[in-house]
Amino acid sequence: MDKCTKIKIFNCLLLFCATNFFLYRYFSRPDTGPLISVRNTTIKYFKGFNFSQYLTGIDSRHLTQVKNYSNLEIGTPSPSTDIASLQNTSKTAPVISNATVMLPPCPLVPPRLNGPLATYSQAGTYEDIRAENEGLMPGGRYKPPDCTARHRVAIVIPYRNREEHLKILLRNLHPMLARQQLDYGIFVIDQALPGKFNRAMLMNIGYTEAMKRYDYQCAIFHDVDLIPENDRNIYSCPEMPRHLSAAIDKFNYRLPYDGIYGGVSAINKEHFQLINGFSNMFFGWGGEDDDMASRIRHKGLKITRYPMEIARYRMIKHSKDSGNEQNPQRFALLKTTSQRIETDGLNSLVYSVEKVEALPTHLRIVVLINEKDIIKS
Ligand code: BGN
Repeated sequence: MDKCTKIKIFNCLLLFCATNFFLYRYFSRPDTGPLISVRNTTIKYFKGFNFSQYLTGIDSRHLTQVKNYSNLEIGTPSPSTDIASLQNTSKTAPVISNATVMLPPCPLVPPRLNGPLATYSQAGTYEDIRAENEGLMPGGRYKPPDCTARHRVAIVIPYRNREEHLKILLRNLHPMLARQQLDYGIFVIDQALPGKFNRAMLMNIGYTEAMKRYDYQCAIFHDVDLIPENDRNIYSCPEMPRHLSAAIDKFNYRLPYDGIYGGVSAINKEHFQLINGFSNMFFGWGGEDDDMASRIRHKGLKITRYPMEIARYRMIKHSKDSGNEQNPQRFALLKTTSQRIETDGLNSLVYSVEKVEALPTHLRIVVLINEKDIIKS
């Protein structure tokens, strides 16, 4: 073997050892867990102060977890600080703003689902429901405590004068949505008297008001009298519009007709904007969901459904509501859907907000709508 070959072999061995050394260092590093990062922040603190409550948008359960991790990244002024050292220095009052906690993403399949559910048929007060649901925040907001939700969902309930049903629905929904590990808020859009009920317009209003408040990725429109019976019916943001209430006991758990889109449905923000939301022109009962299904098809989108064994609901029995009589105009309106899409919907909404109430289980928004304003616009 000549000298040149020996040098080459030696170099190869050296490279091999160096690579192994770095690979070993990389794979044997301790798991630092989720990071907490605080951006654009001035941090002052005093000894023993629990600053978790000053991190906006986070509840203290997150910090209890974060405390266990040694690699805590804080933005300006300290680039990398251990939480223990934060709690043991200085004596100034806390000023923390604009903070976000980055927890690991939630699992793709939520691990605590039960499948078929025994549903509640009664409910106490809103406060009772809140007490049953750990982590539920005022105004009906929830985020998983230990992971970053994959879906930010606004649940919109068009509503008038059905408080018993609303309580039963909320009592059933909250624990299911928490098990589904969603970052969600419940918006109850309460149509003030007088006037005929306009379900579709209330859903447009709910969507608009929800998006003003948080960066939701999609909306789920939910009738107040439909109780989900299986928690694998995941209320996530769908790639294509999803009709969730496919199998309802009232219809013997079958679709009454193929194109039905009423009850409970989910749609992502981009698609809802694309179809200009629901029509505002359906006052009284019927047809608004069929109009929506036509809008979806007209824009080349597809309605999807979960399997019938999963998409199951129980309908709370009730008598017909006054102010929601069948709409005789619905047949004529359904003939003009494609001509109305661009002008009748999100871009022609006219309403006034009479009251906003953050109740323990939901955000109640009382709205006044005027049929004459809509027909004019
Ligand atoms: C349909 C209604 C829907 C309703 C379902 C289920 C109409 C339009 C008639 C052409 N459609 O008949 O709005 O969701 O029943 O109740 O009335």
